[in-house]
Amino acid sequence: MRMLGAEAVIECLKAEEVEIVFGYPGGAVLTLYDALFKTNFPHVLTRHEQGAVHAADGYARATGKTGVCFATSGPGGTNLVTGIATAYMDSIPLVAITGQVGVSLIGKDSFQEADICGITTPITKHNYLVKKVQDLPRVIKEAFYIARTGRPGPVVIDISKDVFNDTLDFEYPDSVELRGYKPIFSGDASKIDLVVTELEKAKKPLLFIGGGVNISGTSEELRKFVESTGIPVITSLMGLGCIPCDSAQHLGMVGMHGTYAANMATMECDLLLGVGVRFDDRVTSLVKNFAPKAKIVHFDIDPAEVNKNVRSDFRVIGDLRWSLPLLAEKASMQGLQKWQQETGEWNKLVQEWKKEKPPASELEAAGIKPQAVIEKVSELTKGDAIIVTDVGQHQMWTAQSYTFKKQRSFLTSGGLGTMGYGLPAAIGAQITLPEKTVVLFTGDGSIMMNCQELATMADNGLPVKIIVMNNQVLGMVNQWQRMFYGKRYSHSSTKGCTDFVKLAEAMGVTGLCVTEPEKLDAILEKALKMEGPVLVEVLLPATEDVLPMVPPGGRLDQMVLGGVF
Ligand SMILES: Cc1ncc(C[n+]2csc(CCOP(=O)(O)OP(=O)(O)O)c2C)c(N)n1
Repeated sequence: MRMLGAEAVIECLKAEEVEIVFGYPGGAVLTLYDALFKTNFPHVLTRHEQGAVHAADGYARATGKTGVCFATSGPGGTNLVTGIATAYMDSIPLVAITGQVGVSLIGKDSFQEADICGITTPITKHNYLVKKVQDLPRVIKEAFYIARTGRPGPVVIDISKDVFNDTLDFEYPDSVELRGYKPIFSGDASKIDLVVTELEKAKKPLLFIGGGVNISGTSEELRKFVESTGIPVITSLMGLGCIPCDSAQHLGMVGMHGTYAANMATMECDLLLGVGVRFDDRVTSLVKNFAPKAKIVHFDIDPAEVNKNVRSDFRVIGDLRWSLPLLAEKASMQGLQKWQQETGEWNKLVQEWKKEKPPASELEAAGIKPQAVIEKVSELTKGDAIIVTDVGQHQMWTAQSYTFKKQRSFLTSGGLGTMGYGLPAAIGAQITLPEKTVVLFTGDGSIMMNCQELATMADNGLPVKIIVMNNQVLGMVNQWQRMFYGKRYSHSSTKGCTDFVKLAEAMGVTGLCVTEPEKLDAILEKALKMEGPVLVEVLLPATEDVLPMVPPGGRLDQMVLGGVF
């Protein structure tokens, strides 16, 4: 059928079963927006392009599907950059479609021109500049294929304004033929036999799970393996939720703000199975001291991850959807139940470490404890909510104190650490999962970075519950200044003049405030029961630290558990 390029884009999205697009219009995409209007294609107008890309990312993390966003040329495209980099660092499938100036104007510093392909090359899995309308169907087909296969990631399609206005005989390709891109699904099964042999020999094995498990949706396969072997488990920030936090084998998050048990187990284990992890420096601290007594096994879909940060002794390259069921099967065939007895001593030891009482800050002031806020929400939602965070102390307290029970239930910017991610990501999750409780924990610094999206939330009637942990400081920065910069609090106070309740109300969101510990539980309960979007501002002392903490460059067993620094 003959149609406009802009109409063809919409047809391609339908063919890819895209449910919704997040975006913001402008000159270069006016014809595209006109096509959206005519087809009534679902679209959410955010208040900033950064909001659109984070919303598409939140949608992708919560559903496992590919998120899609639109932006215009120039500033529209550059406003996507942080969100694209956020998705890239956490391997999130995303297709960003941007408008570009007319073909004859490209490269001439035209009005609203920016070289989006050039700018996004290091932060995308792939990107395209489309100058011919006939290329559109193939390019879009390829872009979705690349975004969601293999190790997922963001793909940018920059489309010249002329292309939207030109016409073509539309036909969507059935398949993709890409030379040089052959995503791996299944790998070498004999490698798994080697891993099982190592497991049989190990006396102190430890399973380390990461974001790859969440992305591939393989928590069920992993759970079977954990149950049949009784192996203790640690997770990265991105791996939270894949194994219920309250299960006996779960020792908690490892790394800079990891639990005592997880960090000690890493130092002592003799075999570490890393599954869908990338050994980030927030996990390993100094690499030479990471898991010093262990042989390391690395399960990953991306061969480029192998030996990037940590040297592994064995590798299983392939999709976890292939390798984990095979591992579980082979392990149970080898009768690893028997091996459970041999590792009994080890399991007893890790359970002792688990009892180590939660650390306390000596600077702890009277007032509401941040951990109490999160624990109450955890209790009220029974681990069944989608939890979203921004970046800072509140993010780490959430990771430590919420009892996650399900995969894809924790949306947070792990790799890039993007303040401002939370509010739009919560929008993306809630819009696709209207029956779910979506709770955003954010800080007084972070919420300000994309607070305009409160309006998007209200306009779309999204019942997200936002909890602003207001300590009136850029808490994580403040903590580092307290610990490592002689308490010289350089520009880390937000001064506390912003009235978050009024800010919420101004944008159509109900605002509540808690200042006294005795009222905390009742107000949280009320907020969670209320219909529509609610923002609860919780006033917290500024001096509460995130503990334990492994000082930068320290060993995992040198974590600071409490006290004054
Ligand atoms: C876009 C961006 N800018 C700066 C930082 C550096 N940074 C990390 S945590 C933090 C403070 C966060 O403060 P707030 O949102 O109030 O949360 P809190 O730590 O108090 O819980 C800053 C500035 C960042 N992560 N992202």
